[in-house]
Amino acid sequence: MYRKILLALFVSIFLASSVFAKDAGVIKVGVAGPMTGPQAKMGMDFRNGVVLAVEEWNAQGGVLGKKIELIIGDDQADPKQAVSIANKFVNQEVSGVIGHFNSSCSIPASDIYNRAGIPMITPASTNPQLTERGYRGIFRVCGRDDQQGKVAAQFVVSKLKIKKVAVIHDKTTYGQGLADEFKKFIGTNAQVVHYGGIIQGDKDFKTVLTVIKNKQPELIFFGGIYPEGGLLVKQAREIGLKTPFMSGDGVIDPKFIEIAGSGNAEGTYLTFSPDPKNVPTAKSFIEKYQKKYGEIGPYSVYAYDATNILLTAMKNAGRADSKAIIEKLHSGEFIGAFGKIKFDQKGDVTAAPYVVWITKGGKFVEYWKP
Ligand code: ABU
Repeated sequence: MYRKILLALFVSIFLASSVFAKDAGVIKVGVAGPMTGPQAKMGMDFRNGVVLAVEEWNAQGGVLGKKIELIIGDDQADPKQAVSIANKFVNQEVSGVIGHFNSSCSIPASDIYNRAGIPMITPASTNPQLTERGYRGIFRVCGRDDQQGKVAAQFVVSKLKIKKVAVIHDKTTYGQGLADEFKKFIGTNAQVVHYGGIIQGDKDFKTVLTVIKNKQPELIFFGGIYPEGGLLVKQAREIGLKTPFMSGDGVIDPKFIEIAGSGNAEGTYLTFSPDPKNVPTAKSFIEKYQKKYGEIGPYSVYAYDATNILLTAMKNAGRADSKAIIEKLHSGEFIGAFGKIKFDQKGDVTAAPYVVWITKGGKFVEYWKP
């Protein structure tokens, strides 16, 4: 009898202490992207957006009465590292993840988060496949490459009236995916005189550029990120290839202009969302960001919005329970610095307006909208 009472007492003390331990803790949120390596500029831009949001929440007392602890994961744009970080986040019991940056990282990492039931919101991964696998807890606040590839093709066909294009990509999920979407939407409106890949990390593209030069395209479309994008433009101009150059959101970073050389980058096109500096609701975020970190990066606002959305869903759920947060993410309408954000059944945003930008006077400026 005494043994039974003692056991019951022990069990209730154990349960009470474990509940207390959970309640007394913090809410952990993971942010992952390339924080070091050639794409670190993009990773740090969005890390800074997440930090700003978390600091604001913590200054107001956190969420659900607990402080938010941000865990930063550096995937170095490497899918293997991304998977390793995803497993660490799961072991650390994060309540949600903001990231990753690269589609080639977000897609395998999302397998892990999905299995663990942890919500993930990427600010930047645009490959359609991310949200096409029926994972209920995987979201993105940016658009998709089937949307931006279509706008790029419309611009080339209807505005530039180009009839011969060369299409190159960096063989990554994002780069090749975007190049393929562009090619698909070009259809029979223009002749694709060259289609092929380069290797991410390579530094000399003059051989492939010479092959392209001999095929005399009227435009080169590149699916990839700014380190290779910048070098392609620089080296194309060095071999006398003056053909207009177009790319996607992976190159919209001052580093692209720096690598290409300001004069060489002049007149190059890319697709991205409209300039947040023209969005009145983004003004306050931009001011705060500039004060702390300097110029905003292309995905800083997206990262800030993604974090606020995750934490608002958590607050609305009333508990840091992943299932409840995911349902709130699906059912809610969120007001971000970029305006209203709502997710569809797949976890994509219901509106993603892409526009064409041009490099002018060493800066990116909005140029054309469909
Ligand atoms: N969307 C720009 C680059 C990130 C990615 O989707 O891989």
